[in-house]
Amino acid sequence: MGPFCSASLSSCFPASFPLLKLTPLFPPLRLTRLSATNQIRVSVLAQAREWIEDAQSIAVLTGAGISAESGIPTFRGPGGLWKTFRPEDLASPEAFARDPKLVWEWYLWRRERIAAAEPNPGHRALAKLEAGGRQFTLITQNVDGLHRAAGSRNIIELHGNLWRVRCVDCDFEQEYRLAPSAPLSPRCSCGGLLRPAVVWFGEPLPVAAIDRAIHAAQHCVVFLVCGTSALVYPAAALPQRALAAGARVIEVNLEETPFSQFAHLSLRGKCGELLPQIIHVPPCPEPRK
Ligand code: BJW
Ligand code: ZN
Repeated sequence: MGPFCSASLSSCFPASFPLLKLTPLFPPLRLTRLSATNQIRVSVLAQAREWIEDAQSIAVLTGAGISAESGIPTFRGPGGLWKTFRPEDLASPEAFARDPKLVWEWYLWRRERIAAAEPNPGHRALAKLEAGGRQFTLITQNVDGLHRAAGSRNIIELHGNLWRVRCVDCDFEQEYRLAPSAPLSPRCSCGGLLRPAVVWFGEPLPVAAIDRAIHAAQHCVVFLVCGTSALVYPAAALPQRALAAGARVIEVNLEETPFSQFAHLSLRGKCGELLPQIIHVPPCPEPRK
């Protein structure tokens, strides 16, 4: 049984999760570090480039891997945040209710790292693609704001933004560039605690954001999946939705993921190296009649 069999996956999701059952129509073209000869490598990259250049509309899903080359740790895998910290202690509403100072300390530490980070060639390649003029939606699970810093504009932040805060009592939300030395547990004018405006486990994603993301996934010609372990739902269902709607799906990741076997092209490598190779500044294609 493969790692993406619906039986093994459905056991870790609440029954209400809309898992799409998909079987690969044909084996995806893989570009692995070990097996790809230079010739295959070149032709797979050329195929990806051609699909991207020809596409009238493109949607992209990014995850922590795209910011790794900017020095921001990922969550899973070697050096990932969840190797050192337990999500239930720091990234859950229960953890915040129990110990808001501890949670804020962790977020202030992450803010400090992110404040010192710069977008990398992967972020910049995606911004360049959007600037090419076609219909383009960038769906990110990242909360670091680096896509905007790179120049991307049509961004959907599925898991919120680390530079924003929300009141736990009145839901008031605003940008808040709290300095790392600022007093912990900031408060809203209503007296409620302000929390990072990010989505923790067990919390719903902003409805407008997930609705727009689903629409983009189901109405694009090419769907790019970059630097995500494709494990966290509902974001992880977006590539499946794009496939089911007929998009060509290209994955870029250092490692194989549960989604790799379903992608039309699964490219193994760093986003900062591969994205600039498959994204040339493309001429905006003529709309199809
Ligand atoms: C590179 C690279 C390079 C490295 N180049 N590649 C059982 C109990 C409770 C909940 C659930 C449950 N079962 C399922 C759930 C649902 C849960 C879920 O999916 N859990 C799974 C883990 C099993 N989902 C939720 O709870 C979501 N909410 C929800 O479902 O609500 C339902 C609801 C409805 C109505 C009412 C109430 C509820 C919410 C999920 C929120 C996720 N939050 C976090 C933290 C955000 C805030 C913060 O940053 O502090 O989001 S967790 C973390 O995971 C973060 C990420 O956005 C997310 C995804 O991770 P990502 O981006 O994929 O990173 P990694 O580290 O996993 O992978 C990096 C990848 O990059 C790897 O593949 C590397 O190989 C690769 N890579 N360097 C290319 N240079
Ligand atoms: Zn308030």
